[in-house]
Amino acid sequence: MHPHRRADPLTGRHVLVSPHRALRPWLGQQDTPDDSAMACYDPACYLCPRNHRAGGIVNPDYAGPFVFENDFPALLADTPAPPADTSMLFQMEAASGTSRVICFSPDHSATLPRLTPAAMRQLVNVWCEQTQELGRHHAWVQIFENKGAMMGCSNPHPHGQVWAVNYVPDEVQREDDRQRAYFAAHGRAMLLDVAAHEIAAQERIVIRNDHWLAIVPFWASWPFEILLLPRFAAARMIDLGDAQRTALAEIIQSLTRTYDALFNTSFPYSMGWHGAPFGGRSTDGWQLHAHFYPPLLRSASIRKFMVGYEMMTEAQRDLTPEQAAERLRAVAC
Ligand code: H2U
Ligand code: ZN
Repeated sequence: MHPHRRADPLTGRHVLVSPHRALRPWLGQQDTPDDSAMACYDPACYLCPRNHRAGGIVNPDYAGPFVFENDFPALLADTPAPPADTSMLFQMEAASGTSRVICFSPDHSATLPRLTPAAMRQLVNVWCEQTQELGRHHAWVQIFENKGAMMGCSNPHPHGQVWAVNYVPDEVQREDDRQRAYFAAHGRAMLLDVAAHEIAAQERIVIRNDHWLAIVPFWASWPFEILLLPRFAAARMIDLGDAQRTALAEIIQSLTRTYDALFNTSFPYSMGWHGAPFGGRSTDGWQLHAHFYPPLLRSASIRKFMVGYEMMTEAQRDLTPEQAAERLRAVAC
């Protein structure tokens, strides 16, 4: 019940936890179920089958997951080296890569929990294939989904993206440094130790199956943040076997269903996969995992803002990760 700081072993960042504030008065808000039905096909949607995208390309009449090169890519395959600047203050380097859009389903109204189990399983395969293909020529492959207008997603048609780049980005580099250091010190993968600890403690587990574990991490900074962990050693998505992929499809659907049940809404979040970078270095210490960062705090419309103290210093939360896990467990489906 006392204010304290928790450390994130993956990034080295901290979060200030202020559990006593959860007792302050709150004029609660009841969510009414979001039952605004969406059509399976929207003639104005640039992701629906057979429709025109910006730039004039016509989508095929696709039936399962559909991947295409982003028409407005943030990265280009060939970029010239920037002019050298000897100043330490104004450094830059070339950044090259590729970005693709992954439509999860032809159904405009679908979301991950509403896919058929077979379609979700197919999507897991597509994530693995994209990682494998792009990993041959890129140091980093980022698979992610940005869901909901609240997270800046421009189109409700179920989709994610994959960006591949020729360097290891900051957030990943932090995780790389810390997982390698933990492995050097203990001879074990950090996140395998975390999984073992959480299974024993039970406190922060939301959902588990034979192969996977969804926890609110001890160091979570978003109210209902989730860390999705394998219970077996796997450095990258492409290391997953058949049964592990099927179990992954299942736990993702059950987690996203649980999220939707929490505030009776199609739950917004940013989610993405982290695994060992490519480029020939050893994968020692690396464990594959997914982060789910949802913005909601108290209801379908009341979100947490990372502003003020948090922008200036470090994350802060009132609801403890243990309380968040308990609330999610209470509606788990
Ligand atoms: P988000 O809504 O998650 O930002 O993803 C939409 C992506 O789709 C975005 O990156 C791309 C945008 O560049 N896009 C196309 O590639 N073609 C289009 O016709 C529209 C949008
Ligand atoms: Zn659509």
